Amino acid sequence: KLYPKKHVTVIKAPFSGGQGKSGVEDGPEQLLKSGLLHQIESLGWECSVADPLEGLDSAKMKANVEDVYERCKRPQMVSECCERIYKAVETCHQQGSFPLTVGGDHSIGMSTITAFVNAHPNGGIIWVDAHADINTSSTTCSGNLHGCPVAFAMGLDRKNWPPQFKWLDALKTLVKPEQITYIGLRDVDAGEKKILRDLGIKAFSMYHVDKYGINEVVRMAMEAVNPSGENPIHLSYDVDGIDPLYVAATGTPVRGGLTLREGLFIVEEVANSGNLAGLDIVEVNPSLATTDIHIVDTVNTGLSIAKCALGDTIL
Ligand code: HAR
Ligand code: MN
Ligand code: MN
Ligand code: MN
Repeated sequence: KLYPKKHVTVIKAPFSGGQGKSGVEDGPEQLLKSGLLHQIESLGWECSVADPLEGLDSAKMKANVEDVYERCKRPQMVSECCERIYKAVETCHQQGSFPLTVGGDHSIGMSTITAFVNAHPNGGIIWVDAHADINTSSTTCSGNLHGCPVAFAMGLDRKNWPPQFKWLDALKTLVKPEQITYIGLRDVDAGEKKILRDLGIKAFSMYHVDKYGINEVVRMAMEAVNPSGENPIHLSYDVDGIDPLYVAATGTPVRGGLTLREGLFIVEEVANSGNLAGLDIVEVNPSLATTDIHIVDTVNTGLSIAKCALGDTIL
């Protein structure tokens, strides 16, 4: 059993430096306000909160126009915050507490998945997202680092990394191409497609979800990253993987996504395998809602993802 103590650490990552819009830094507080901790406890887990970005002046860091390196926007801010989040996740793995990292934008995925593979070198990662987030410092068109965390976590294009990423450069273990797979892709840049093909990274787009059904896609995804069935799995969940019908309050919505049930089934099935070792819930941006219903829908989707990860789903 991975977490016999049934202890969760909710790692708050109110971080928005990986993209331009503001509001995504309010994601963690919104989920907590809506009852995340109470929900976790009512599922029978003990719960504590970590706040690794406490004390940083995020607004000031985000406003620093000098924080640019070639194409990459805010490398200093992203690196400094992501290093703190790495350490918080690392501590969870060392202490046997389930790391539930709540964003914030998806840049923080570089921290959660590298902390995961350093604790579990044979672990597998499932990245649920409309986007592949595997642009390198050279291929990114937007310069937004939330489009790049997978590439950084894999050490791709390391020679062109902004010099700030020393902590990442120093890690013993990085993510290998066969350790990660995707579900929900439908907006992948040309440069990213080339990287996925060249490295042979398995990916299940919305086309595959339609063609095979979500049950078979999750089975294939788990088999891809955990062929023995015995290794831990980390789930990095960008809420924009789910259709904007259910998740409107997010920075880069893309039509034609997972239904709410498909999106939750992924989490239930990985949790039912007994191998779920960590979870990120990212890109909840309450300020991008146009009605209050949008906020309620999006935040409730985040809460449901957490519930499926930590609760028994079989009646
Ligand atoms: N691929 C685009 C870029 O690199 C957009 C990706 C960002 N959107 C996200 N990440 N929400 O999943 O800028
Ligand atoms: Mn662990
Ligand atoms: Mn993402
Ligand atoms: Mn996305």
